[in-house]
Amino acid sequence: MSEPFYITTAINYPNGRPHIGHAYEAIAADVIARFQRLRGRDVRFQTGTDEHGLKMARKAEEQGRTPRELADEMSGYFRVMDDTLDISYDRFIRTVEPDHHAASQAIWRAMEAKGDLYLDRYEGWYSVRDEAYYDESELSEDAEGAKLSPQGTPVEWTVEESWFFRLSNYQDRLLELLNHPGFLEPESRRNEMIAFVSQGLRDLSVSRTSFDWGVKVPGSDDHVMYVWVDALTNYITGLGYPEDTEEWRKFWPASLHLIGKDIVRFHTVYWPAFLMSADLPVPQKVFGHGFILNRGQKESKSLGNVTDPLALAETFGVDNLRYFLMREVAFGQDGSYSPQAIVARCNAELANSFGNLVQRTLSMIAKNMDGAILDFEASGEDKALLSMVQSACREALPREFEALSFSTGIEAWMQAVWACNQYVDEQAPWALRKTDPKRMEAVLLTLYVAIRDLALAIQPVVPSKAKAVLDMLGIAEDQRTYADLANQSWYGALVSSGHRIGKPEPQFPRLDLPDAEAT
Ligand code: ME8
Repeated sequence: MSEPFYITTAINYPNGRPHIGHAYEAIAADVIARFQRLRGRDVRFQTGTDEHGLKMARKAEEQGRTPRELADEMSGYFRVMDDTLDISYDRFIRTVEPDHHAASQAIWRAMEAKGDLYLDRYEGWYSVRDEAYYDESELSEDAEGAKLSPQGTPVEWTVEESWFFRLSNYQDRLLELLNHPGFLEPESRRNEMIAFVSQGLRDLSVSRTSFDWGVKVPGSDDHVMYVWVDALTNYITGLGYPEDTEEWRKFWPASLHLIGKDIVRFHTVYWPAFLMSADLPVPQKVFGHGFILNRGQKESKSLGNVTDPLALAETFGVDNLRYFLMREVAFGQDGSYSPQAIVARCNAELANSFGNLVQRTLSMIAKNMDGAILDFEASGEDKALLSMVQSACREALPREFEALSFSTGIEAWMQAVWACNQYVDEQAPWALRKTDPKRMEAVLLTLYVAIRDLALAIQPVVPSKAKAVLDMLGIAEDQRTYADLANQSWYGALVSSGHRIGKPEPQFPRLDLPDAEAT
C-alpha cells in the first residue's frame, strides 16, 4: 500500500473573482500533488471556497443580492480557474455544503464537551477584510488617525454577545508544536508565530450575533460561528468527519496545508488549538508561501492593476504560466510578475532551450533515421551526458521538490537541458550524417534517452506539454512515474518492438509580448 499524502490549499473568499495570488497557490499545490503522485504516494488534494462571514454578507448587500447568490456565482469562477489551470483536485469544497455545516457543528460540540467554550461579551477591534480580531496593541494608525490592522486593513469597534474559545489553555502545547522542526515553514514565519504565542494568548471570540450568514452554533440559534472556525474545519469535512470513513483514517492528519503568509496565525495557532480541544491530531506541516506582486506592487482595485489569471493563461498558455510562477519565485518569498518577465523566461528556457532540443532531436531522428529507435553503443561523452541528466532528473529535482524548493529543482533540470544543447552543438549530428552515420545515430539516440528523462521529471510543472513530448517519444502512459526513471528496460522494449517516432509537432512556440505591452 502506498503512503497517503493529503494536501490542501486555503479556501478562497469568493467575494470577487480570482486573482493571481489564488492562481499561484493553486498551481503550487497542484505541482506538489502531481509530484507526490509520480513518487507513488496515494494523494488526496482539496481546494475550494470559503463562503460565510461578514465580508461576504457585506459585499452581497452592496450589490443588492443575497450572500448565497454572490457565493454561487463567484465560487463558479474559482472552479473554472482551477479547471483551466489543470489543477488536479479531488474535491472542490464549498462551505455552504450540508456536510460542511454538519462537520463544523460536530467539532464545535467536541470543543464544548471539553469545556473550552463559554458565553461572554466581546468588546474589541475587528477587521472585516481580514475576518480577524486584533488586540489594541497590534494596531497602528493612518494619517487621519484611523486604526489599522497589522495587514493595513481598517478595523471597527465591535461589541456583542459571543461564545469564547479557551485559547489560553493551549499556549504551552502550541509553543511545543511550533518548536517542532518542520511543522511550520519557512523558518521566518515560525519565529513570528513563536513570538506571538509567547506573548500570551487571549481567549478567542468564536461566534457572532450581529448577522446570520454562517454555520449555526448548535443549541444557540441566534449565534453563527466565527467564519474562521468553519473555514478551517473544511480540511476535515472533506474526509468525512465526524464519520469514521476510510478517507478520514487514511488521510488525517493532513501532510501539508499550503497557505499564504497572511493567514499563518489561523493555521498554526487557532486551528491546532481547535483540533487539540477536539482530541484530533494536528496537521503535519503548514507552509506559508509569499505574495505575488504585479511589477513589484500589490494588485488592488484602486491601483487598477488587477489581472485576471485566466487572461494571462490565455495570452501565454497554461503551462508557460505554471512554469514561470514556479521557476521565477523562490518558494516562500514574495515574487513579482510582468508580461515581459513571463515572455523572457519562457522563451529563454522553454522555447529556445527545452523546446528546441526536443524539436531538433526528434526531427533529425524522424528524417535521418526514419524514426527508428535502435540499439546503439554509447561513447564516453554520451555516457557523461546521460549521467548528468539522470542525476538532475532522478536526484536533484525530486530532492528539491520534496523540500518545496521548486525554483532550485527546476534550475537543476535546466542545467541538464543546457548540457544537452551544448552536446548537440559539439557533436554536430547534422555533419555526422555523411561522415559517420552510426555515430550520428548514437548521438541522436543519446539525446532521445535524455529527453525522456527530462520530460518525465518536469511533468508536475508543465503537465500537458510534458505529456505531449512523452507521447511523441512513444513512452507508454503507465511508464511515466518517477520509479520508471530508474527502470532500465524501457529502451530495450521499444527497440525490440521496432518502435518508430513520427514527425514531431513543436510544443513550445516562442511567445510574443501582447501589443499593449510591447510599446
Ligand atoms: O484568506 N499572492 O482567503 P483569500 C499569493 N478564506 N497568495 C495570495 C495573494 C497574493 N498576492 N493574495 C492572497 C482567505 N493570497 C481565507 C482562507 S483557509 C481555511 C481560509 C493567498 O481569498 C492567501 O494568502 O483572501 C490565501 O492563502 C489564499 O490566497 C486565499 O486568500
